[in-house]
Amino acid sequence: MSLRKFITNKTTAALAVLITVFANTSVFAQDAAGAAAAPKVDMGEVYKSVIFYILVFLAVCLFIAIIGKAIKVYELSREAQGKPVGINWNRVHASLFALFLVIGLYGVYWEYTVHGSMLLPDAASEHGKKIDEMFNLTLIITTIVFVVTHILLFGFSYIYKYSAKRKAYYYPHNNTIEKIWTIVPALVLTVLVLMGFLTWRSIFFKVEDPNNKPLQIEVTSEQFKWSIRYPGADGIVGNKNYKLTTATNPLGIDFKDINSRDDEMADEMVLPVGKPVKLILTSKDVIHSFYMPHFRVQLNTVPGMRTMFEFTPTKTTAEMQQETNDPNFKYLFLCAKICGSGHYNMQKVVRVVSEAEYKTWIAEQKTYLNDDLRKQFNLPVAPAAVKSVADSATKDSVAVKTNQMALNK
Ligand SMILES: [Cu+2]
Repeated sequence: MSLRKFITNKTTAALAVLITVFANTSVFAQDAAGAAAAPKVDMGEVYKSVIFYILVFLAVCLFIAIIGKAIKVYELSREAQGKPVGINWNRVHASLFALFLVIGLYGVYWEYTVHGSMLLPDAASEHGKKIDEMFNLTLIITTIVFVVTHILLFGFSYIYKYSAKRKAYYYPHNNTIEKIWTIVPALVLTVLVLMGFLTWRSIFFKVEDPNNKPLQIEVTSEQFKWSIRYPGADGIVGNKNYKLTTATNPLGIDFKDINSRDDEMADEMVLPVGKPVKLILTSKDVIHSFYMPHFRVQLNTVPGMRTMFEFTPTKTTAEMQQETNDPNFKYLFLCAKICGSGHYNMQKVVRVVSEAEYKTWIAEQKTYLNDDLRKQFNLPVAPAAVKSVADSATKDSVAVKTNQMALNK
């Protein structure tokens, strides 16, 4: 039995399988049509379209198989008549390579022009511009390399296709080329990695400027919500200890630490524009990821650990609404780590406002410390209005009191 006969048998068998599958699915479809009167089982749009595309795929396979068979018959008949074989497959393949290059590169151009604008929106923080610059630089370098290597790859396949007149040149090794394609990428990657490292350091290991101290805000993640703690008049968020967690003290704040006593809770994150913010991140249960896309910051929140970074918002929410032409625009922070079933819901609004607006808002926030917690921590229960709404005088008295406590300690 010759090889050709074996191949023909195999092809016939494959065709038979395809036809059987196709026929069966058609019968199945007819059955379904016949049973229309019976209670209908809704397969759902997605499922229906999956079956549709499988059928289309099989039909295309069948079509290609038939064309292939027809060409084979044509070639065999020419061979039997003693004529030269008709189709030069080397040329066909080489032309398909060239076509693939042109269509593929057009596809790249189309992606950049049509979907390019769907990348991240304009950065709204100081270091965000640096991150975007690095992103763009990497994109430019990799695009150039991508285009050049693909032109060489497919271009060579086309130009050096088989030719009976030409003998292949044996060229196994060249040290100069080896050196070039090792050293050049190594240098480029070193520069990119160093730039990334230095930018990273400037965000996460920033030395505080004593004349422009950052606003401290603590964010605690848990399945599935965020809690925000502002530091109060002293500007310092106090200690926490998970052992102190109770129903009345869900964050486990240690109120023995005087820095904790004026800490305030907030339902949204409000930030004054142009002022550095230091975010302190903690987690109550699993690892979550704190992500602010517009400010180009993202860091894991880890149980048992404080992670932190500093950034400066540069555009207020109102400015961003104008810029994006979207009156409903809102900054968000969200969880960027699949942390469980309610993960999708872990997001909160961030409002960037003027310094004056921020002062008005912060004065309206309640302190965590209430009478219940005072009893729990054996602290003297304060007079009724320790902190009334928007009362700056009271705020000062709290600050004075805090200082006195610090002195007494
Ligand atoms: Cu989460």
